[in-house]
Amino acid sequence: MEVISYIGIGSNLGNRKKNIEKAIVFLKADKKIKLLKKSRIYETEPLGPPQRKFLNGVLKIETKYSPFELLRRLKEIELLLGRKGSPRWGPRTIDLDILFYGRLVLKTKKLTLPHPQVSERLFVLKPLCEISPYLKHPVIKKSIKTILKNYETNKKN
Ligand code: A4P
Ligand code: MG
Repeated sequence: MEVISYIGIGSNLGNRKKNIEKAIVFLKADKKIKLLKKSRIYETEPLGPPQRKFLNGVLKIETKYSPFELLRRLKEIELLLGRKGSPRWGPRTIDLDILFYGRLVLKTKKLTLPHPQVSERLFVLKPLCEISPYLKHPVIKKSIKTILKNYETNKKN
Protein backbone atom coordinates (compact mmCIF):
# COMPACT_ATOMS: atom_id res chain seq x y z
CA MET A 1 0.00 0.00 0.00
CA GLU A 2 1.24 3.46 -0.84
CA VAL A 3 0.78 6.40 1.47
CA ILE A 4 1.34 10.11 0.89
CA SER A 5 3.77 11.57 3.37
CA TYR A 6 5.41 14.95 3.90
CA ILE A 7 9.03 15.26 4.95
CA GLY A 8 10.56 18.37 6.51
CA ILE A 9 14.17 18.88 5.61
CA GLY A 10 16.65 21.25 7.27
CA SER A 11 20.36 21.99 7.41
CA ASN A 12 22.57 24.60 9.06
CA LEU A 13 26.02 22.99 9.07
CA GLY A 14 28.60 22.69 6.29
CA ASN A 15 27.40 23.16 2.74
CA ARG A 16 23.72 23.43 3.56
CA LYS A 17 22.47 23.40 -0.03
CA LYS A 18 24.59 20.36 -0.93
CA ASN A 19 23.42 18.53 2.21
CA ILE A 20 19.80 19.01 1.19
CA GLU A 21 20.48 18.05 -2.42
CA LYS A 22 22.27 14.88 -1.30
CA ALA A 23 19.43 13.89 1.02
CA ILE A 24 17.02 14.26 -1.89
CA VAL A 25 19.27 12.07 -4.08
CA PHE A 26 19.15 9.34 -1.41
CA LEU A 27 15.37 9.58 -1.15
CA LYS A 28 14.94 9.48 -4.92
CA ALA A 29 17.17 6.41 -5.17
CA ASP A 30 14.95 4.49 -2.75
CA LYS A 31 12.62 2.11 -4.54
CA LYS A 32 9.99 2.46 -1.84
CA ILE A 33 9.83 6.23 -2.09
CA LYS A 34 8.50 8.31 -4.94
CA LEU A 35 9.13 12.04 -4.84
CA LEU A 36 5.97 13.87 -5.87
CA LYS A 37 6.69 17.50 -5.02
CA LYS A 38 9.52 19.60 -3.73
CA SER A 39 9.15 23.07 -2.24
CA ARG A 40 11.63 25.86 -2.77
CA ILE A 41 14.45 25.98 -0.28
CA TYR A 42 14.04 28.83 2.21
CA GLU A 43 16.69 30.46 4.36
CA THR A 44 15.22 30.75 7.86
CA GLU A 45 16.10 32.27 11.23
CA PRO A 46 17.23 29.61 13.71
CA LEU A 47 14.72 28.57 16.30
CA GLY A 48 16.34 27.72 19.64
CA PRO A 49 19.90 28.63 20.70
CA PRO A 50 21.82 31.20 18.62
CA GLN A 51 23.31 29.46 15.60
CA ARG A 52 23.72 29.77 11.86
CA LYS A 53 20.63 30.28 9.71
CA PHE A 54 18.93 27.18 8.35
CA LEU A 55 17.93 26.14 4.91
CA ASN A 56 14.52 24.47 5.06
CA GLY A 57 12.17 22.81 2.65
CA VAL A 58 9.37 20.27 2.45
CA LEU A 59 8.98 17.20 0.25
CA LYS A 60 5.80 15.42 -0.70
CA ILE A 61 6.40 11.73 -1.23
CA GLU A 62 4.50 8.53 -1.82
CA THR A 63 5.93 5.61 0.11
CA LYS A 64 5.54 1.90 0.64
CA TYR A 65 7.29 2.09 4.00
CA SER A 66 5.36 1.84 7.23
CA PRO A 67 5.77 4.93 9.46
CA PHE A 68 8.48 3.29 11.58
CA GLU A 69 10.33 1.97 8.53
CA LEU A 70 10.24 5.45 7.02
CA LEU A 71 11.59 6.96 10.24
CA ARG A 72 14.42 4.40 10.31
CA ARG A 73 15.23 5.12 6.67
CA LEU A 74 15.36 8.89 7.31
CA LYS A 75 17.65 8.39 10.32
CA GLU A 76 19.86 6.20 8.13
CA ILE A 77 20.13 8.96 5.53
CA GLU A 78 20.97 11.49 8.26
CA LEU A 79 23.85 9.24 9.33
CA LEU A 80 25.02 8.72 5.74
CA LEU A 81 25.21 12.50 5.41
CA GLY A 82 27.41 12.68 8.47
CA ARG A 83 24.99 13.86 11.09
CA LYS A 84 26.57 13.30 14.46
CA GLY A 85 24.41 13.12 17.56
CA SER A 86 23.71 16.83 17.89
CA PRO A 87 22.14 18.48 20.91
CA ARG A 88 18.40 18.99 20.72
CA TRP A 89 17.64 22.12 18.70
CA GLY A 90 21.37 22.47 17.99
CA PRO A 91 23.18 22.72 14.65
CA ARG A 92 22.89 19.79 12.25
CA THR A 93 24.13 18.82 8.79
CA ILE A 94 20.74 17.39 7.99
CA ASP A 95 17.46 16.92 9.78
CA LEU A 96 14.68 14.86 8.24
CA ASP A 97 11.34 14.88 10.05
CA ILE A 98 8.11 13.13 9.12
CA LEU A 99 5.52 15.92 9.15
CA PHE A 100 2.55 13.80 8.04
CA TYR A 101 2.03 10.16 7.16
CA GLY A 102 -1.29 10.06 5.41
CA ARG A 103 -3.89 11.10 7.97
CA LEU A 104 -2.33 8.95 10.65
CA VAL A 105 -2.36 10.22 14.22
CA LEU A 106 0.16 8.48 16.44
CA LYS A 107 1.87 9.15 19.74
CA THR A 108 4.67 6.79 20.72
CA LYS A 109 8.07 7.29 22.30
CA LYS A 110 9.82 6.96 18.96
CA LEU A 111 7.37 8.67 16.69
CA THR A 112 4.68 11.32 16.92
CA LEU A 113 2.43 12.01 13.95
CA PRO A 114 1.69 14.54 12.69
CA HIS A 115 4.95 16.13 13.79
CA PRO A 116 3.88 18.01 16.95
CA GLN A 117 5.41 21.32 15.93
CA VAL A 118 4.06 21.66 12.39
CA SER A 119 1.62 24.42 13.30
CA GLU A 120 4.12 26.48 15.30
CA ARG A 121 6.96 26.62 12.83
CA LEU A 122 7.02 29.09 10.01
CA PHE A 123 9.95 27.26 8.45
CA VAL A 124 7.63 24.25 8.02
CA LEU A 125 4.33 26.02 7.30
CA LYS A 126 5.65 28.23 4.49
CA PRO A 127 7.18 25.53 2.27
CA LEU A 128 4.29 23.20 3.09
CA CYS A 129 1.75 25.83 2.08
CA GLU A 130 3.65 26.38 -1.16
CA ILE A 131 3.19 22.75 -2.27
CA SER A 132 -0.03 21.70 -0.48
CA PRO A 133 -2.10 24.67 0.77
CA TYR A 134 -5.30 22.62 1.06
CA LEU A 135 -3.80 19.69 2.92
CA LYS A 136 -5.90 19.24 6.05
CA HIS A 137 -4.15 18.74 9.38
CA PRO A 138 -5.77 15.58 10.83
CA VAL A 139 -5.71 16.86 14.42
CA ILE A 140 -6.25 20.62 14.04
CA LYS A 141 -8.70 19.89 11.20
CA LYS A 142 -7.76 23.01 9.29
CA SER A 143 -5.89 23.48 6.04
CA ILE A 144 -2.22 24.42 6.03
CA LYS A 145 -3.20 27.69 4.39
CA THR A 146 -5.52 28.56 7.28
CA ILE A 147 -3.00 27.45 9.91
CA LEU A 148 -0.35 29.65 8.29
CA LYS A 149 -2.74 32.60 8.12
CA ASN A 150 -3.63 32.16 11.81
CA TYR A 151 0.04 31.92 12.73
CA GLU A 152 0.79 35.18 10.92
CA THR A 153 -2.20 36.97 12.47
CA ASN A 154 -1.23 35.89 15.98
CA LYS A 155 2.38 36.97 15.43
CA LYS A 156 1.25 40.53 14.78
CA ASN A 157 -0.52 40.81 18.14
N1 A4P B 1 10.52 11.63 16.46
C1 A4P B 1 9.26 11.67 16.96
N2 A4P B 1 8.37 12.05 16.04
C2 A4P B 1 9.07 12.27 14.90
C3 A4P B 1 8.69 12.66 13.57
N3 A4P B 1 7.39 12.92 13.24
N4 A4P B 1 9.67 12.78 12.63
C4 A4P B 1 11.69 11.24 17.25
C5 A4P B 1 10.97 12.54 12.97
N5 A4P B 1 11.39 12.14 14.21
C6 A4P B 1 10.46 12.01 15.16
O1 A4P B 1 14.80 13.63 16.52
C7 A4P B 1 14.75 13.03 17.79
C8 A4P B 1 13.77 11.90 17.80
O2 A4P B 1 12.48 12.37 17.56
C9 A4P B 1 13.99 10.89 16.70
O3 A4P B 1 14.98 9.94 16.98
C10 A4P B 1 12.60 10.23 16.56
O4 A4P B 1 12.56 9.00 17.27
P1 A4P B 1 16.15 14.10 15.92
O5 A4P B 1 15.88 14.63 14.56
O6 A4P B 1 17.17 13.03 16.04
O7 A4P B 1 16.56 15.21 16.98
P2 A4P B 1 16.31 16.75 16.88
O8 A4P B 1 16.04 17.15 15.49
O9 A4P B 1 17.45 17.38 17.61
O10 A4P B 1 15.03 16.93 17.77
P3 A4P B 1 13.72 17.50 17.26
O11 A4P B 1 12.79 17.60 18.42
O12 A4P B 1 13.25 16.76 16.05
O13 A4P B 1 14.16 18.93 16.88
P4 A4P B 1 13.62 19.65 15.66
O14 A4P B 1 12.19 19.86 15.94
O15 A4P B 1 13.97 18.95 14.42
O16 A4P B 1 14.36 21.01 15.81
N6 A4P B 1 15.38 26.41 13.14
C11 A4P B 1 15.11 26.56 11.84
N7 A4P B 1 14.98 27.79 11.30
N8 A4P B 1 14.98 25.47 11.03
C12 A4P B 1 15.08 24.17 11.51
O17 A4P B 1 14.97 23.23 10.74
N9 A4P B 1 15.44 22.77 13.47
C13 A4P B 1 15.66 22.60 14.77
C14 A4P B 1 15.64 21.22 15.30
C15 A4P B 1 15.85 23.74 15.66
N10 A4P B 1 15.75 25.03 15.01
C16 A4P B 1 15.50 25.16 13.70
C17 A4P B 1 15.35 23.99 12.89
MG1 MG C 1 14.41 16.10 13.88
